[in-house]
Amino acid sequence: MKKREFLRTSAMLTMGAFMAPLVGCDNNTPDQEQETPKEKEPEKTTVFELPELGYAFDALEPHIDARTMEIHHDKHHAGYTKKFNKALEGSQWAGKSLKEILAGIQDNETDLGLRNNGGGYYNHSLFWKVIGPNKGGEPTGDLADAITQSFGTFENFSNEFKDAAKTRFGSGWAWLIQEPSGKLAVTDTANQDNPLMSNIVGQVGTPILGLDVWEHAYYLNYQNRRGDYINAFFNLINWEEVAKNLAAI
Ligand code: MN3
Repeated sequence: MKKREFLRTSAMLTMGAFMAPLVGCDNNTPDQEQETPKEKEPEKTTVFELPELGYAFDALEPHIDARTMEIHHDKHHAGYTKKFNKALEGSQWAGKSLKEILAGIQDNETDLGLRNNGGGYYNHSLFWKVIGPNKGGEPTGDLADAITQSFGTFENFSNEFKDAAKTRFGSGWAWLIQEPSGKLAVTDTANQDNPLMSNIVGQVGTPILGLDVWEHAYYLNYQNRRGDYINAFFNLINWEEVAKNLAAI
């Protein structure tokens, strides 16, 4: 991210230097840029931004390789972000929160762009945060208690989650959610659907942990061995972040 920002800044500076001779005869000063008023955003427009990873592309190796992380974040997630914002333009959803939008999406042709790209935007934004370097292990505190209450043991939970991730046919996600009753549950969804899409999914809830099982998430390193990727994911889970997600509901 830093590198990209640097490159963008460099490009602008280069362009500035290149442009200078074209305006060289008037009274432009180096301070001119600071005087330019900031662009005002039009009212009732929601623009979702691609979040930063928060760690280097290679920080998750050997569990997830750097090239996969780079393509996944900079191409796939960036693509969902761009198309989601495009789909929101001029729609009834402008100005609404992400959760409101996802909860309101209908299972029809009109909402398909919002469903795929809004889901893709949300799902990956959650995913980058619930994994990290030097993580894994088991949760503690309230989250550990909630998992024990809902699944009996942590092992029961992890087996159920791994099964959901393995058996999700084709592309999709496995989730740990809090159901409206307060109970934790494991579920999985197709494509970029997620459990907040109450008009679409069978099992509704608020995701606190998600695993992307699209082939683009693992194929470079694991090819068809989805099970190995799922096991590797358990070495990356940031349980502190999952606990925060639960506490924030
Ligand atoms: Mn993905």
